[in-house]
Amino acid sequence: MALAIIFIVKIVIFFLSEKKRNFALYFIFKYKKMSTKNLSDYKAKNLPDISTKKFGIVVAEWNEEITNNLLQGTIDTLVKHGAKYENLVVKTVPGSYELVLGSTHLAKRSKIDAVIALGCIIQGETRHFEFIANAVANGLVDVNLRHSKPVVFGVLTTDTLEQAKDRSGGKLGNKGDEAAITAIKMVGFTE
Ligand code: RBF
Repeated sequence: MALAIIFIVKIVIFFLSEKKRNFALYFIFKYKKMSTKNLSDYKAKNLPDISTKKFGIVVAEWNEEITNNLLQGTIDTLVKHGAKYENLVVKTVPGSYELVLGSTHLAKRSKIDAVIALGCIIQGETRHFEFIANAVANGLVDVNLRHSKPVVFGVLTTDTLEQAKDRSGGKLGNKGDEAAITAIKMVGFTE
């Protein structure tokens, strides 16, 4: 079916004038690019050896269907690049606001080399979005500096649930993958 449609579109484009053809191709190309660009593409060259490194992961339960996918992406990417399952400590907190305290508890543990905070804050009708997003972003910076340890901001802040789905294993990639790579690179930074 899909092949038949592509075939018909090709024939129609062939019979268009050059100007119209270029116009059509421009839009097809633009749409293809828009719909397939993976926002979580990352450079995985020269990553440090993380086979003995311990990672703490804190996940918010709010918007669970999204944060579970972020967690999956984070774990898959850490393991893909050499982390051991037994060296991953996963903890949940009720909402993104609690990620700061949850991350603090994990960052305090001397055996944990990096912490990854995962959450999803979706814009609603009230101003909670701004307050929570700002509190988490600023709070996590504080934890980074206080414990002199990487604490990665893996929190989606989107206008809609659809945008969050696209970025948590949907058509725009998985921000959990990106959070994992950031943690790996920052662990290597201090060596
Ligand atoms: N937590 C999230 O992780 N994502 C949200 O989108 C979110 N929306 C909230 C909206 C309102 C109005 C409130 C009161 C809380 C929301 N929370 C959300 C929960 C918040 O992070 C925290 O768990 C609670 O405020 C308790 O401290």
